[in-house]
Amino acid sequence: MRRALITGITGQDGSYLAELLLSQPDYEVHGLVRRSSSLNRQRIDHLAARDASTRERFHLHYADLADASSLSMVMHQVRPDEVYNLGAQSHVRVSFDQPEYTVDVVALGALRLLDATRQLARTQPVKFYQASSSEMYGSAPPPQGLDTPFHPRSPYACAKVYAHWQTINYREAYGLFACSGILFNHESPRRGESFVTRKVTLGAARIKEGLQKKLVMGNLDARRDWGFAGDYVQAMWLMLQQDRPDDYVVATGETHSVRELLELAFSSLELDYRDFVEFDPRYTRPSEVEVLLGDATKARTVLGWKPQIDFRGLVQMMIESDLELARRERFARTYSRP
Ligand code: NAP
Ligand code: G4F
Repeated sequence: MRRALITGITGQDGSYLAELLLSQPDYEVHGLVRRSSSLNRQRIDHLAARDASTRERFHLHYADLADASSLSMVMHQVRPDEVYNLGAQSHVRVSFDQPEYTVDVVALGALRLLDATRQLARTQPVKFYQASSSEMYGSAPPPQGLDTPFHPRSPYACAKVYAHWQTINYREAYGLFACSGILFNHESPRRGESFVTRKVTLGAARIKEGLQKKLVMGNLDARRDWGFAGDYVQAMWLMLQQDRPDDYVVATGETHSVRELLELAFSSLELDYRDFVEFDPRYTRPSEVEVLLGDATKARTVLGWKPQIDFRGLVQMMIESDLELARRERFARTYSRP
């Protein structure tokens, strides 16, 4: 059995990665979860409820990236062969409101986990994956690739740059098998509801079903290189299966504006977004990342990775899923009335 430890397993990527690893019979998956006053395991509940063989290979442990001793304890108990650091306060806008907390979890959290991994590496081979972000490029002109200098534009992005360089330094200083995957935006029906793609697809679906009247948005001119999260976790796994640790950019190589996203999502429901969308500066950022467009040549040539789902397919998948959710919500509302 190969043992994988995933931080951020309750998040979008953690859930797809856990699914990918558990689909291979020789993986045991250990996820790190935080204590919360109400359970937030909707994205992984289906894994715990699967057949007995999957259940036996799926384990959760309480720990927190802000708590080094909890990380060491889990590392010691699990003794993983692969560590995937996906845990983060991952919302860029929120990082302006909570900069210190974001930096603690994203930057120092990565350092704490790297160091716990280094301790383990003294006694057994262990590989480390760091979830780096295209936000690190910030205002660097597109296309952004491995040779593009970083120019981070938020507390979150600054923290990710720190974690990226610590990952490289642990590789160079201690010979740790540590990889940094610089992933451009990736989305899915499991995307958190406050990120722009999900906000749009859920908002459009709820408007279609008569559950909401308008959608209040920020900067519609920002452009992102959006891919499907299910494709992107494949790239994470592939990085740790190589003979040598290295860094990679993972992206589709296409960029679209938030406005294009709105047009596509609303028109697929036969709606015109201009009838429903309003602007509120609350949803803008003190410093914005205007254009992201990734160059994933190395991931394609070395890892043999390529995205299976394009922008149009992604939006369609998310719209279908959110329409189903909105219909259920409308049905529940209709039949729960006295
Ligand atoms: P997400 O859905 O926001 O999930 C974040 C995960 O981190 C959740 O499981 C969350 O747990 C956990 N977490 C938050 N604070 C923590 C803490 N103090 N200790 C331990 N765990 C903590 O994010 P995602 O979209 O899956 O992204 C995964 C990783 O990739 C993140 O590091 C993100 O920054 C990075 N990334 C994402 C993208 C993207 O487009 N999705 C692109 C590049 C990089 P709770 O459920 O308890 O909150
Ligand atoms: O969906 P977003 O919040 O994603 P953002 O800021 O690009 O960050 C995501 O991708 C990063 C990779 O590049 C990850 F590292 C990070 O963890 C996260 O997953 O916003 C996308 C764009 C921004 O330019 C934002 O200003 O959409 C614009 N936008 C316009 N109106 C909005 C809204 N964003 C949000 N969240 N909400 C709006 O109403």
